[in-house]
Amino acid sequence: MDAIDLAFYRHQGHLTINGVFGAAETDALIADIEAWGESFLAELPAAQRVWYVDGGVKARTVLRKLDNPHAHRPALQAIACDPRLVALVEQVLGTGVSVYFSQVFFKAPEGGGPKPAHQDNFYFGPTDIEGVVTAWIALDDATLENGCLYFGEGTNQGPVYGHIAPPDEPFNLQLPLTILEKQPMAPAPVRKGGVSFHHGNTFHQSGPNHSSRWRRACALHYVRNGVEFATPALPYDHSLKMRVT
Ligand SMILES: O=C(O)CCC(=O)C(=O)O
Repeated sequence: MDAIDLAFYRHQGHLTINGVFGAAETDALIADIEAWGESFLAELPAAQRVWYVDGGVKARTVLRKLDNPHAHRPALQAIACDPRLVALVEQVLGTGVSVYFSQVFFKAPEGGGPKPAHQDNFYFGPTDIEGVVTAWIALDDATLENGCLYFGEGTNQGPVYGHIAPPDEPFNLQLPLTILEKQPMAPAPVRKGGVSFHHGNTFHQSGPNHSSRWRRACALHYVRNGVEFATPALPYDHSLKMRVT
């Protein structure tokens, strides 16, 4: 297993390690989240559709995301505790980590929507901004065509800025244009089974999926033990925080 280049990570605010998981493992996770997504969608109350359904895909109803797979799906819980992944996370945060929140991102072919630029630490409001790292596991190859992540290099070294959200999408908190116009965003393709790590302050976004291929991913938001989401911008279920080591 590769070691994390900590100097690079601290300078750039993100780092990709390819080949953490094998194709059979990611395929099993895809089967699991697809089955979960199907039952979730069937039972989704109309009032919550705007939070979960991808408005960019007109031809059919598809999910854009699911919350807390580490708490709801044993297969994802096992991945969150997988020694190969945890060893990498602990190189960043130090020994003793928990998953506070996690998300599955589906980005469907032919229209899966973009995610606007944001900082996870604005969403989470952690007690220690250095105590949060997101491990974003690519379940498919993530490319420029199907909506890979983009990062603002070095923005981890800057402050957490105020975010705004469109009135009809309160969940879509994003950095204001006045900040973004000064910050170039660089694409970071990841191969299926690779993991992209980013600091909680790092600006990041993802593009739309105009390709004919899925771009699915699972983001595990780890904290150093003891770190709390003290001033979150959205409601998080703190009871789902899971101690890993
Ligand atoms: O997968 C995406 O499109 C967005 C990911 C993201 O915002 C995150 O992992 O924090």
